[in-house]
Amino acid sequence: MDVSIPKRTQVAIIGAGPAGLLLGQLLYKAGIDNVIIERQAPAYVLGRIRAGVLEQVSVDLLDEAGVGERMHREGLVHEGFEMLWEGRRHRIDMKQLTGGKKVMVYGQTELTRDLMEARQASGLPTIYEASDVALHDIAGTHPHVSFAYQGQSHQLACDFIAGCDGFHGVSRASIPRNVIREYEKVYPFGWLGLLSDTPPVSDELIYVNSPRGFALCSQRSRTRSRYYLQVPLTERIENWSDEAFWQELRLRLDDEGRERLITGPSLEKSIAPLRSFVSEPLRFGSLFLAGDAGHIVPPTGAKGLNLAATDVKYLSNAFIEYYQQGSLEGIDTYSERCLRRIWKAERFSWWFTSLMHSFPEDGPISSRFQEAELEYVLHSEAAARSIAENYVGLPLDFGEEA
Ligand code: RFL
Ligand code: PHB
Repeated sequence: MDVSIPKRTQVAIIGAGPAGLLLGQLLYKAGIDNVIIERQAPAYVLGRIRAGVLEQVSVDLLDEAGVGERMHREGLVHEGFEMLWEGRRHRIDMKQLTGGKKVMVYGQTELTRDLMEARQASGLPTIYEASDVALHDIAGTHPHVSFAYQGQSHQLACDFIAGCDGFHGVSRASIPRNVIREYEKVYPFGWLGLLSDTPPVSDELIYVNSPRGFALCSQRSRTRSRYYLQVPLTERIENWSDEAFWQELRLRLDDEGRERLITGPSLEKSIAPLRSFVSEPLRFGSLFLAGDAGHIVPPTGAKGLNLAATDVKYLSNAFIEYYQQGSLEGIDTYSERCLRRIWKAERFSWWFTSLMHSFPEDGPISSRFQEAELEYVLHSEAAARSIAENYVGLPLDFGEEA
């Protein structure tokens, strides 16, 4: 694809994942010029099978960005999910427990496709397959980005850089070590995921704590399923035939699940490690980190993409306030506001991960603690309400003074 590469823009966005594309679209709608620089090709970005659950806050934001039409047509609204433990299912009735809140099941792949189409329609440049991306002069007010594209070197001057380049990107790595603090927890297991064109085993998601480890029954549509299994970090994807996957999933389900499970060939299979990670602050000079570039949650709480969306909401508002009113307020409070929300989602994701996975290396007392906690959580309405409230997503202004 031929793109003409400008020499200057208002906001340079690094990364064309959901965070970068959504930010680009919100800024475009507000008349703010931006250029997206992405290391991979579009097909590669679309080939990564990841999130599936959107909070209402994210749904609203996609509507605001003008990209929600297909999501409302094809996405599935879920009012509850199930937790399976000791052969019994317990439903978390999100709608009833939260005064009417729900979530939307719509794949990250589809969302990214919608955002890519909107980007193309906007006519703003997206430079895919850019290499050697580097950030310069980010401490001051005249930063620029250098990169290579089709064998040529380029420089893009800008007012601000949005680092939306994920956990392994260049943006966070460009911040001097002495001004950044990183918090990290790596879990001793990963998730083996399988996508298949088979009807989901149940209408709602099922989070399973079984003696053989965690499993999750998720979905993308009424004919496409997404399943996950907790596996040791040493596990290799080559060792998992489709049949082996289905067999292990059956062993972690209840009788009803085993009976209803429809299996078929996998469309995709991959292993993802689990990690909790936060980098503070999310701003250094004219560089702002958003999404996985600044924080990672284990996927158990379905929070990663939703946090990326709320970061982008705060960041786009901050840039809009700056360009339209000359105000630095949003820019100066960006990191603090995001981190307040991020830590609550980090806490919930860590807690829900701890509740639902096996941790044999922690010894017998921790499994007894876990059993006691599950017994409490699954029989207390107060605990169920707390799970529901966090799962649907806390309000954007949660904890802010009135
Ligand atoms: P992404 O999606 O990683 O996109 C970053 C983009 O930046 C590009 N890039 C670079 N570009 C230029 N120069 C460089 N040097 C670059 N380095 C990298 C990359 O190629 C890429 O295109 O980050 P973003 O946009 O912040 O989006 C975050 C989400 O992708 C992530 O949080 C979620 O997928 C997490 N997640 C889930 N989140 C949810 O909200 N709900 C879920 O149900 C959910 N399920 C999941 C998940 C993540 C999973 N994995 C694989 C970790 C399930 C799984 C299994
Ligand atoms: C997914 O469908 O990929 C999915 C759903 C819920 C989660 C994590 C992943 O908590």
